[in-house]
Amino acid sequence: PLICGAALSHKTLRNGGVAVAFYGDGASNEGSTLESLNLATVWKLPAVFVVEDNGYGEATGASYACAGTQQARAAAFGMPYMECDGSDYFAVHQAAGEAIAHARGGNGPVMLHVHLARWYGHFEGDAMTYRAPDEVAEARRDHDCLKLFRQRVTEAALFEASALDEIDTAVADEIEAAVRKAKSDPLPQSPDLLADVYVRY
Ligand SMILES: Cc1ncc(C[n+]2csc(CCOP(=O)(O)OP(=O)(O)O)c2C)c(N)n1
Ligand SMILES: [Mg+2]
Repeated sequence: PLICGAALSHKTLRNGGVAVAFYGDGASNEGSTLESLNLATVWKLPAVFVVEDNGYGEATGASYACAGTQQARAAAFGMPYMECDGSDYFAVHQAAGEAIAHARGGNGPVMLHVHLARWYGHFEGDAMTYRAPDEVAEARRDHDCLKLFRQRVTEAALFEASALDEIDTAVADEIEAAVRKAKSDPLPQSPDLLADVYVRY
């Protein structure tokens, strides 16, 4: 539902903004998601609904829980539908660009259905007994978007492997530095509880 408010704000202010919501295949069954698809079309909002479809809602396979298709849901609310492979950087870039251009052009909302793998359980410590034992290893081997990106751009000679290695190292260093800082910083105090919760106008 939040996307409708954000998109209505962009539309009212005429600031060219587009609101984008990311939600899972499980969340796509929530009543409020369907209400939002309806409202976004009725109000012709600049909104992109991105369904991150990893095939599981918590521990339940989509085939047990999702009736029909995401495409049929978009069609039911008169909304254009697009889909792409979430492990393909270029496919996502292309589809997202088209979806955003559609919404920004005053044509109303669009649904972008992205197919991707789930790398972990739903929560830390999820034993993932609902998955085949080698499913995650296979996904990491064949559908890792970073591996596929590296393969594509080095084959097309757009990047040297060494340049990508440098980025990997810089990112790892940034993460290490952030963890060190988080561990060495003082603990939050009680007045911090309200930070970023209330906004004064
Ligand atoms: C409004 C609301 N309804 C129900 C839940 C309970 N719930 C937690 S996770 C989940 C399923 C989420 O599935 P999905 O969106 O596919 O995310 P994933 O499990 O793939 O991370 C549900 C129904 C919730 N957190 N909030
Ligand atoms: Mg899911």
